[in-house]
Amino acid sequence: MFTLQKASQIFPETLRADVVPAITARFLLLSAEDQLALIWFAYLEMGKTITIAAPGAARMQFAEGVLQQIRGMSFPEQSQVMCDLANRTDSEICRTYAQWSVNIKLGFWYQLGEWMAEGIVAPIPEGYQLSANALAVLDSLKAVDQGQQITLLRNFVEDMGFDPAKGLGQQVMEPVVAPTPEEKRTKVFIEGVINPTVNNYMDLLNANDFDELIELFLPDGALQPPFQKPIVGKDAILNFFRQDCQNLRLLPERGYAEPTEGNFTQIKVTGKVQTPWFGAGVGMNVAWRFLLDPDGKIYFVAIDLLASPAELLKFRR
Ligand code: 45D
Repeated sequence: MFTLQKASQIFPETLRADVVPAITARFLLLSAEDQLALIWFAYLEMGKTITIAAPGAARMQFAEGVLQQIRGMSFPEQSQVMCDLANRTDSEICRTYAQWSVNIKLGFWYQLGEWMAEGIVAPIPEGYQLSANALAVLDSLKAVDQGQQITLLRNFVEDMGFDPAKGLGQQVMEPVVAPTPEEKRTKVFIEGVINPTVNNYMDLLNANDFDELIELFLPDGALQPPFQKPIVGKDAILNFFRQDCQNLRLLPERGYAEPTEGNFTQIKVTGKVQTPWFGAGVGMNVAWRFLLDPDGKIYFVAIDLLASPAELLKFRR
């Protein structure tokens, strides 16, 4: 029978973008000053080709207090706060930051970035020289595709701050949006796969209909986001959908299904995913690896960020 461990190994030919955890590990070894400057340079570089969507008002209401506090500080104090965040110092702002969902963290930095550009918040010092290691990390970051670059930036931001509960505490998140009304929903077409569970998964996630979506899973089902451990059980998965998956756009392209042990079915689908932060500007190449039980319920699904576009076409061993 399948265990989670075994399920996570279906379609072993799928090549993930392992450069992402590799570059993240090198980034984390840099000094706080180097980390902040590197993100700034990467951000300026990326801003030449893609634009970030301004975060909605709802997203920012939770960060507003801290943002105003920082706005009122002197330049040295502002620089200190940013270094504290990168250093994971135990301070009040760092503790507050750690409780925010990743979208609120991104919105916070987006605002600081705007204020840095406007001269309201301390900029990275003119002529700041990155260390040799930091330069090498920046070069590696510039060499990967845009989907991998934005994943790296998101990782950097997610890890900052000070979290005494190590992720187990209560998270502050944006309000949950209403699901898209029936008449406005769209349906995906996946070449090579006709499976109601997989199609419903894509369509319900695209419609932000998390309450229906979760019913596709077995009670002990699991979902494994890119570069993370599986999230196990319907409550935890539903919580993740509400917190991290609003307004995503899933654009599956093609797939391949085959029966496997115990009348289970394994299905691999590849395609693109867009985040509301960049809209159609950035399409991340991903694979979904589904394992369905004999009743078509999801026992396991992994979402992988692919190493290269060539992976979009790879299905058979
Ligand atoms: O430090 O099927 C400054 C799941 C300098 C769900 C800055 C999924 C200083 C199931 C520039 C100010 C979710 C798993 C910082 C599918 C400084 C499912 C600011 C996949 C930090 C398909 C930097 C979804 C800034 C996926 C503002 C793959 C950086 C979603 C902003 C992926 C960076 C979403 C932003 C990603 C990054 C979003 C906005 C990778 C956003 C990334």
